[in-house]
Amino acid sequence: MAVISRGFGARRRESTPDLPPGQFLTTDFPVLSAGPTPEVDTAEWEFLIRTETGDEKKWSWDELQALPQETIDTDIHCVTRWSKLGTTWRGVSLDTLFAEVETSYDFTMVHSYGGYTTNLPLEDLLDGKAWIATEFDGEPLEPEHGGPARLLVPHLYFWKSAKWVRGIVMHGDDDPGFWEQNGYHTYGDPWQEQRYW
Ligand SMILES: Nc1nc2c(c(=O)[nH]1)N[C@H]1C(S)=C(S)[C@@H](COP(=O)(O)O)O[C@H]1N2
Ligand SMILES: [Mo]
Repeated sequence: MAVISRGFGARRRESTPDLPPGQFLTTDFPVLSAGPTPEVDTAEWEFLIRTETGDEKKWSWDELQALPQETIDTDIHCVTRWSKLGTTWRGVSLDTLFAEVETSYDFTMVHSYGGYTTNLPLEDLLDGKAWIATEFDGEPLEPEHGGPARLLVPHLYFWKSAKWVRGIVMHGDDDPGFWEQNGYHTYGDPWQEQRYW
């Protein structure tokens, strides 16, 4: 029943156990944006979390910088099949931000400057699984990679890591975001190859 491929990809996977199925290694850093790169000035930058009561917790750039910063060493996996192993980021854990938030909703919609959205279960943003990243490889995050700040959720396909992140709105249901409305899987686990619906 099983068709065993002895092709390049199969051998690659055997020698690189960190590579999810169907992915290829890249050493450069491709840029994938659905639109133009928005100009976001840190003087006006603001990040907010809004709950079902309408309550909004807001952080300015300086307030974000004053929070505990973590270094994140992680692999990233794009649904277009490139993976990058051992990337280094710096940012604030979503656990730190959600410590100030009270909600009984289980889902989130992440919103970006420029209008991009993506949906995630709240539990995928907590327990050390997600950050607001402001540095890549020891340097301020480049605008084309989401600077000044992007979401980093490396255990899911990289479209979930919203660039130019602006806020998170709590949802009662798992409503689809931008790519999820356009054919991408609602969850996006690279190890299960949850690419498209
Ligand atoms: N705001 C925003 N975030 C986004 C995207 C986008 O188009 N807009 N593209 C997503 C996709 S599909 C991927 S693979 C990664 C790419 O990040 P990179 O350009 O830093 O490699 O960003 C994700 N976050
Ligand atoms: Mo992507």
